[in-house]
Amino acid sequence: MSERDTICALASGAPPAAIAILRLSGPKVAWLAAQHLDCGIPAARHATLTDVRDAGGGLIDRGLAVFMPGPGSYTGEDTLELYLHGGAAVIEHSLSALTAHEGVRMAEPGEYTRRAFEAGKLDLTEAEGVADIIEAETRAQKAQALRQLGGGLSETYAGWRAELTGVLALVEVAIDFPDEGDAPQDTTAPILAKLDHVIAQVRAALGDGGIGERIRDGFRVAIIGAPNAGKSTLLNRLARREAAIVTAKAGTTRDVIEVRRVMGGHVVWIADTAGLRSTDDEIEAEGVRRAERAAREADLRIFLIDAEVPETSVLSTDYREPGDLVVLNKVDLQSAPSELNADHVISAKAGSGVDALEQAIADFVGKYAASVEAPVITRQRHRARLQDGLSSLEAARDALANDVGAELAAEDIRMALRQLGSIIGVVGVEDVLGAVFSEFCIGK
Ligand SMILES: Nc1nc2c(ncn2[C@@H]2O[C@H](COP(=O)(O)OP(=O)(O)OP(=O)(O)O)[C@@H](O)[C@H]2O)c(=O)[nH]1
Ligand SMILES: [Mg+2]
Repeated sequence: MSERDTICALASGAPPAAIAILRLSGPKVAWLAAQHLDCGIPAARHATLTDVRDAGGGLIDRGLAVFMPGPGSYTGEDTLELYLHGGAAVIEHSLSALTAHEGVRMAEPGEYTRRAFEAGKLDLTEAEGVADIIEAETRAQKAQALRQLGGGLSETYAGWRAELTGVLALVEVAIDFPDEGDAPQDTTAPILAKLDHVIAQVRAALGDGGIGERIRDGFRVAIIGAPNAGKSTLLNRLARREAAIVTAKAGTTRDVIEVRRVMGGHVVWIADTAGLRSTDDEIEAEGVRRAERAAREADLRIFLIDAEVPETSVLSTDYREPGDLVVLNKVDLQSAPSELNADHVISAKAGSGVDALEQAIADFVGKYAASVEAPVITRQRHRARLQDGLSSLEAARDALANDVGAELAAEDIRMALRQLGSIIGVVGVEDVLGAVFSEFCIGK
């Protein structure tokens, strides 16, 4: 097998910056240090001040070099970090000097962490935690990523796998040594109890209200109402920019328009939608279908009612849920007090009442996020595999309970072990690795 490439990349932010951190990992690292650093191979894990030179001896820059020999490094390979001046020319000169050598190239996105994963330094959920902490914009996202990076999810999944391995061993014993004398319940009852223990935990994790994914990807709020109610005006006010077109003509908005905000410490996607009405216009009708889909998929709906022409039929739609907000708009135009029992009374145009509405949205997401303390699922990928795992466990349970055959149950449990294993990356994950690591930035 040919030697693996040595990779290098800018690990710090875009130039110009005070400092650029270049990161190298792979078999040629020590050799590269000897070639390019006046100090030679730096003492392990010590910062060494040195001149950095190109192949012709030309000075690239002067900075600090830190050598971290494998296997005790992040990637498990020899790694070198160079702290240079963070200018574009320094970065270009050093990276081109390093990659001029055979077997040295620029790193792909996530390649350092992929190597760390392959060296057994991290499992897949921990690697995802690395990507998430870099992307984290809110403290809640950061806390969740840190927990994941610190092995919080790995422990849970590994714990379930250990329990299931125990159950599988019992089932296999029952297959190998069927005790003719015992009634089947005598042997299956304790196995079922152990299996049920895992099933209950997996079910509880799946029934978490999707909070982990929402903290990571954002909560969804949809503004719903009749045409001309002022939905786009409200969206623009919440977005603090002219994100959607506003006109006096009913039926202006056709597509769902989403804006992203941080509210109450969480990422929130606010969707403006087409006004709900029956129409012969094909495009508008599609807009209405999309509006209704957005309403169903949202975590919170704001039903916006025009105070001048209070059209309240939207309040009796089947997607209205208890926590949803009823908001009366255009109160600046309203002459008589409204009969409607609204949660908020606003003027989207003039801005009155909008602060209180924002606070209500923030309170809603804050309460929602706090309803599960440490969600086990933080991505759709985990949810899908866990759902498969639960189906296999339920099939195993049926097979055991109905005495259909311990062999079938054993096969289902093995399947569940593989499904849970693919979440943390201990089995059959070649296909998911590409997808997971491509989300990373280069240099991580
Ligand atoms: N006076 C007053 N006018 C408003 C208010 N909010 C919106 N409008 C006006 O109402 C009209 C419709 O506003 P939009 O925001 O486009 O309404 P919409 O609900 O998005 O309408 P569609 O996209 O057609 O469904 C525009 O002329 C706005 O300027 C308000 O609070 N007060
Ligand atoms: Mg609109």
